[in-house]
Amino acid sequence: MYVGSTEGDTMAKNEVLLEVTEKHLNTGLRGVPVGTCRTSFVTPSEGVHYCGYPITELASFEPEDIIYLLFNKELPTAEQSVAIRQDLASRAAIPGDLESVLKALPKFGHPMDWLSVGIHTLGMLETTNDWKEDALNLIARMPRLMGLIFRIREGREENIPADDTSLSMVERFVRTLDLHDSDDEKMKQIISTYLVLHMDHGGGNLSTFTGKAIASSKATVYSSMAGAMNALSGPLHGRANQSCLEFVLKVGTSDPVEVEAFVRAELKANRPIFGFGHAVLRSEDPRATVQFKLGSEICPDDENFKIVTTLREVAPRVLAENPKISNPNANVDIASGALLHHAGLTDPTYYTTFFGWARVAGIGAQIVDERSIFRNGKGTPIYRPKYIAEAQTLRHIE
Ligand code: AMX
Repeated sequence: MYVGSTEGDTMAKNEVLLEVTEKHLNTGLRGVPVGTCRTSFVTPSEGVHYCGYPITELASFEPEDIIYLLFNKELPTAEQSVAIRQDLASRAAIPGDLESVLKALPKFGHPMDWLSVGIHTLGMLETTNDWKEDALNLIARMPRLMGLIFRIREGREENIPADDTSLSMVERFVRTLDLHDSDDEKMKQIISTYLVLHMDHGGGNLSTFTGKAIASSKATVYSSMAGAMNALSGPLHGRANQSCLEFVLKVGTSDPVEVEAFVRAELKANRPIFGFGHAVLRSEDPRATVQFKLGSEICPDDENFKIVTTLREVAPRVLAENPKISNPNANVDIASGALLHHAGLTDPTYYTTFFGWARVAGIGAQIVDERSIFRNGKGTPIYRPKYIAEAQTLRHIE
């Protein structure tokens, strides 16, 4: 099976379609403009920008500050930064028994399915029906939900530390997770950077689009976000980051000659080189560059990090031999798995949940914009694109 991923907001070759003709039907809405986005956009050279800032300028901010940016469209001042932390802390306590629901789930279920059920459960425990309130409440409750998913799914259900809402979002996750043999400081740094880099990616990637489409029926933020997470769970979308580390583990060597032979053999077998290529970007994804820099600072000798570093040197040269490949360079997923693995999160099946956790912020902010800002506050109408009946469906109609 071919497993790729694309987060492109525009057509593969970055065209914006101005006239829809028959040949554009059944192409997954590629390039068809459907709306505007106030939180982010993607350019071929600088990648994603949040509210006008290229991602490289934001990478070292705390996740809470970027949440403020996505909701308020400006970076917080020092006072506003303190205030958003306090606001999120005041919303963080989970208003009911989430743990019993998670304990009833099948342990063999995929963590993304647990995440979706967890978000739905949070909505059943409390929904205010105010778009922004619900989006911020959900964001504030995600670290605890994430920690509980790990603890309960892995059978570590006893002695789960109580939540401490005075801590930062990442600290709350690390506290709930409570991995005894990990370096918590490194883990916090890796997860903070991961969250900031993955919070938003334009308006038309499948999970964001799905979340906004569901919300357009005035379903709740929680139902919309659970649907968005289901979209993200697919191997062609968010699950590519799981596949990337699985690929790196399969490479198994950082020797450049052996890595090159491996890459060529994979291509010959018609299998993708994970962590390379992009629908929109035409250079190395700056989010990959940020993660390579972080890795070279905190874990240069980690075996998996050495493999991805060699892949970064070797694969673009080999992929560039195929003129069909628009971008042979590293994408966002190349190094994130190696970093999470180094932090002690060694099971790649969980990686898409971090992607989902991050995206709750961007999708939440975009839902709030579509529901309460657009059309002078009336919100966009319920989504209803046009489908054209095929000839055989019309055969009984005169
Ligand atoms: N390995 C092998 N073949 C690749 C390739 C790669 N890394 N990148 C592109 N190609 C192939 C495509 O499959 C396509 O082949 P086809 O004409 O036979 O269908 C051809 O090159 C042209 O593709 P493209 O226009 O350069 O890219 P795209 O928009 O069709 O696909 C993507 C983009 C990400 C799906 C693709 O580069 C890919 O499959 N990469 C490997 C998987 C991966 O790393 N996924 C994570 C992406 C990050 C993200 O978006 N979240």
